[in-house]
Amino acid sequence: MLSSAVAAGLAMLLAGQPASAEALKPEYKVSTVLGAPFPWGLSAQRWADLVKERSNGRIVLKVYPGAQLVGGDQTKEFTAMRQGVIDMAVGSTINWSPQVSQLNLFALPFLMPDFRALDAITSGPAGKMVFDVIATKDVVPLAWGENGFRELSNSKRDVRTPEDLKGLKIRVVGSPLFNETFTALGANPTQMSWADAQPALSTGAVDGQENPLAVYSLAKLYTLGQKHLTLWGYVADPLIFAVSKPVWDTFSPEDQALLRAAAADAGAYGRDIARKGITVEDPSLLTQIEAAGVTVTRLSPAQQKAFQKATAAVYDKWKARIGADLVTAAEQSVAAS
Ligand code: X2X
Repeated sequence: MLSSAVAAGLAMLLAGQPASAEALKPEYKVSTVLGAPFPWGLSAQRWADLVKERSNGRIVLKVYPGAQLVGGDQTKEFTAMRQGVIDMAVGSTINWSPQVSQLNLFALPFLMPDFRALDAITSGPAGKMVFDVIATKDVVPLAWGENGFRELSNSKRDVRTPEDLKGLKIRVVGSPLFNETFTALGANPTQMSWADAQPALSTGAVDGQENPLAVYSLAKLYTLGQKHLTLWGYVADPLIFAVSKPVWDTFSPEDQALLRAAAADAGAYGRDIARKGITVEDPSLLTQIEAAGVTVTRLSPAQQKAFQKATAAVYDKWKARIGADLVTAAEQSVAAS
């Protein structure tokens, strides 16, 4: 009698608390480098909004921009996620490449000629190989997002040839591959975080930088003397929506599916805004940039070839380092795109 009453009471308790098997935290911390209104901050916030809506408010994601959870050092984000200091992140392949060398794939100079090539890689075998590697490092990758093609700006002169880059101090981020690429081009690269880059540009401690046009424009880099912009599309930087594995394992399969689907939707949304205004069909952002007094240099295919030639040895060296299988898979997707 007594034990069945206890069982009935227990059953009532459990029925009233469907989430009791899953101990949810009051808040999950999502790290990003750039918050809203930058495309990646907007897409991280969209992820949070979709998850909140679809879980009826049970799962709360909070976006922490400026890499503030790692004291502004964006190259520590991946490690912090592995250790569970950060629950989730919408992060750049560049910033995670010190811990996941395969992510240098996207920084191979002139691997991807256009958005179709980039999409072919992320949605093809190479993208899957990259996600599989990340999954072996206590981080669960869920979806791709976008920072974008990284274009070159500087305060000194128009850059049309590698010779024009000679001696220019260029701020770069992340992996040594960036240092080697800019060294091969005759520039003088200096590695620093995004937080340090803006003061360094405004004081003239460095002459130039490379970032997607959305970042260039929203950070108003033309007000920091960056009046010479070269569209050379040498590398593209996709973002990855990911969750720390120990945190991931606390979610039910249903909630894992919810988080994954919301990340895919938020990634697609972010990709659309990152590409807005910089295409042949819609050049509105470029028009705005030019209206701010910036000289925009568009390289002809022959001019672009000269940069590609100057960095070919770096490409080959890093192809071996990243893994020839992975890079070949990416090259095949590009060729078929
Ligand atoms: O630091 C940068 O240049 C940025 C914001 O694009 C990245 O985090 C890779």
